[in-house]
Amino acid sequence: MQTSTQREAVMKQTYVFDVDGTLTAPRQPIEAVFGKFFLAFAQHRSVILVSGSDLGKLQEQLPDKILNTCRAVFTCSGAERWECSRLVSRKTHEFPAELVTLCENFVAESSYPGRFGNHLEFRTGMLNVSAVGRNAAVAQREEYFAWDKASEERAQFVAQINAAALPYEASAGGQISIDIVPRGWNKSVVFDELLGEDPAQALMFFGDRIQQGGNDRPLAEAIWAAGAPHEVRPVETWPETFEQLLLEVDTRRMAA
Ligand code: M1P
Repeated sequence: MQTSTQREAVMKQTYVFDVDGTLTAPRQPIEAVFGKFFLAFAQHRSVILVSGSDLGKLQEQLPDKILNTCRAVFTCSGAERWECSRLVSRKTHEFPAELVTLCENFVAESSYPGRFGNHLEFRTGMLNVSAVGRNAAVAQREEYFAWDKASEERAQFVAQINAAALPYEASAGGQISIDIVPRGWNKSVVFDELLGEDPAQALMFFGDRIQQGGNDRPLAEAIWAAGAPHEVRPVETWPETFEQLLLEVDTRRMAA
């Protein structure tokens, strides 16, 4: 009979990454040196991306070379799956007027002084809401982010949606917005989908929003519940991911 260590050794390693805050600064292109490293990393390993963003936004941040080298790219928190820029699956949802009104009221009643436009963005299977607006420039994002940390505006709205008698769940995905999805349509769907296709793989997930209320949390919880050989690697910034991957490459090289 195989020991658990032997079993883990025959498991294929799959690396799963969130994008904003994990591989790039929020909504920014990947840094050049890290981008070069990451492309080589993905060319020799099984790499999956999972983001709350849609493909258009990811294409602004990651070169097609990287996106097309990944085994799969899950966008809109897993509602869409892309392989080599080809849409493989998509699940859509119509958000009810009651929820849309709640979000419009949140934007209208926010005490944050700045409004820059594009406050409600409907994506595949996801509604993204931002009081400051998605058209905010980088400096305006940073200002809102700092203000939100102190006021906890987003955390309160997330809690309100999650407590409401509505079949929806909310999370604070990035710096300025809130993602709302039908209950269960969160990043954890990626765990079920990947393991359903091939149970003989060990997932290592890197995410920067693993804390309660963050949009990486549901996937992290699915991995924790399944236990070893799957693993969660919380990071705070992309340089930390870079550091961990350099170590990972070294450790595996020495073990080979
Ligand atoms: O991928 C993380 C998040 O990135 C953006 O967040 P924000 O604009 O708030 O920084 C959004 O695309 C969000 O939906 C996504 O979860």
